[in-house]
Amino acid sequence: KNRIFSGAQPSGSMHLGNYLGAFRNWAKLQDDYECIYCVVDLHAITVWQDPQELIRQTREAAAAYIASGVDPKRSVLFNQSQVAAHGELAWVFNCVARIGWLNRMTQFKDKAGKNREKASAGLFVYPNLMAADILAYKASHVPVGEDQKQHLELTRDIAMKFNNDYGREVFPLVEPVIQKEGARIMSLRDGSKKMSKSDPSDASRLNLTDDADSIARKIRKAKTDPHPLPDSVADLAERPEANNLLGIYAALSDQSLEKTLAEFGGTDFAPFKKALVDLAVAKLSPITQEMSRLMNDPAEIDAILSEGADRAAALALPVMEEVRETVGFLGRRA
Ligand code: AQP
Repeated sequence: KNRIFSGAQPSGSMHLGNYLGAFRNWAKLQDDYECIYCVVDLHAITVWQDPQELIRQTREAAAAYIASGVDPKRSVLFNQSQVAAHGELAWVFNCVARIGWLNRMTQFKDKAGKNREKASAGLFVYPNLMAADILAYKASHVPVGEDQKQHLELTRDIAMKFNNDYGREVFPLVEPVIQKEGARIMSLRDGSKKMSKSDPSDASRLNLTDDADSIARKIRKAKTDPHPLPDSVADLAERPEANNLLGIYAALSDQSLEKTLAEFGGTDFAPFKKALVDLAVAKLSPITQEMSRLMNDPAEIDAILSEGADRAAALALPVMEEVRETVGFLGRRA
């Protein structure tokens, strides 16, 4: 079986975008791949995280994966900081990747903003850690959203340069698993921004921990435009908010945008939003409930993550031995 690696940062509340764009797919991929799913806490601290919150959010992320259908028995599920190979291989890759490559990463520019000089060095070398996450397991496939494509390209460049520099085919060239269109969920307050954990406005996203009342309130208040819903997909091009809400409906109901428009085209936003509230509550409440059950007993999640970390470390062990030998790191005698 081909091997998948993927992860999400425990840097805030997990939201509908994470679910529709990632977790739900991860669950499906378990049928066809050997899957490694990681809560990437090392990545999270590239921007400041309160230590107690980081622990809570790490558990919450793991709970979100499980509640979305990731099975910790079939898949390897753990948090990144428990497996030393990630940090170790990232250092080697810091010495393989070129500064010029990293300078071209658009996500760094977006996240660092104007104050580049004040961003952490970790945020700059983040793509090298991501390459290490994937290659420590010699994963062959990575499910990526549009925003991560550039980083995956960098992972391939790093693998290629490493193999080339050392004259050995140590690392595979990972392939993206392209997700279906419409997986990009936008902010409820601004149809041009993606729904994001780090958006200061809680009303901009549906958190997977939101109760039915909050979901209803946020959808009712979601930004719209003054026109009725259009009849055709082409007419959605200039209407980002309508496009987003219809896209969410389509994704949650597992039907096409065309079919959704056939149902709601020509109607006002109000009745559509009512239907969307009902659908969102019906689909998300089992996830919210399962997450809350899991969060009530952190010992269970912690045990799952530790056991997953043991399995992950065992998978990374031979790869790291090969890396050390290839690079010329003198080892302890057995
Ligand atoms: N809005 C989104 N629509 C579709 N997919 C999304 N993902 C995130 N937001 C959306 C997918 O979720 C996975 C985990 O993401 P991440 O935690 O690594 O970080 P991110 O992509 O940077 O997510 P956020 O919420 O926007 O976090 P912040 O605000 O911290 O940057 C990924 O597969 C991602 O594509």
